Amino acid sequence: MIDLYYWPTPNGHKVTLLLEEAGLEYRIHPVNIGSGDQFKPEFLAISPNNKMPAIVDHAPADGGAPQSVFESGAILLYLAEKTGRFLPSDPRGRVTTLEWLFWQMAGLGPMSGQMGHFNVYAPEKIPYAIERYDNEVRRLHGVMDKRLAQHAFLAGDAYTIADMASYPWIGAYDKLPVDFAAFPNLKRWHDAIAARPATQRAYALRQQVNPNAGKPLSDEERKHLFGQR
Ligand SMILES: N[C@@H](CCC(=O)N[C@@H](CS)C(=O)NCC(=O)O)C(=O)O
Repeated sequence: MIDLYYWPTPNGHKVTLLLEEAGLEYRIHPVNIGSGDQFKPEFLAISPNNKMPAIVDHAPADGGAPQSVFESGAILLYLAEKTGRFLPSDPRGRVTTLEWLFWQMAGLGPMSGQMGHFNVYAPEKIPYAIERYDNEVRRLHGVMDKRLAQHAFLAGDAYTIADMASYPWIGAYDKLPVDFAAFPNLKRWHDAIAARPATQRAYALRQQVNPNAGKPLSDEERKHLFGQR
């Protein structure tokens, strides 16, 4: 059994995509980041950076004490190694998957998050910041599109944790549509992942866990999320 500390955001979806694909048994512990659950001592004990997702695996491979993991990329890698799925076992396939996984963690995710922040959440619209992140995310979409012109998925022929990390960040903000007309290979890849039954099960959790998903943030939510130092 895996305990999943989760809130339905792009980084949260990464982990439910894998758990659903792999058919692993898990139970969700909602971490309402808009009401400050991420600062509770019991959560910080497993996720010291006060961010979800995190997991606790009660049946780790070594048979020892429960294993906790924070950081979505580390969780995807841990679960891929645990199940022997979604991470090729040949050295070249493995390194290609890790390249694209780290590319997502260090590039696509943070840049898309900043793009969303300055376009959607910032109380003042700062043209320089908006343009900077819009341009960078568009550039990253172009990088993906070129790669996906040559391969069905980011790491090659097979669906891997690199795709699961990237998918939730493509079109993560309803108000900021992706220019799929300019990136047809990205669209083909996105449509293929969206159609997977496991993806649909993972995203069905969004509204179940947070019935307010998609609504504007309240002052209290803004205070918890954007008032940290
Ligand atoms: N690098 C982290 C980022 C996780 C992250 O940013 N989580 C956000 C929601 S998507 C969060 O928990 N925010 C709460 C906070 O910042 O207090 C990962 O990939 O797991």
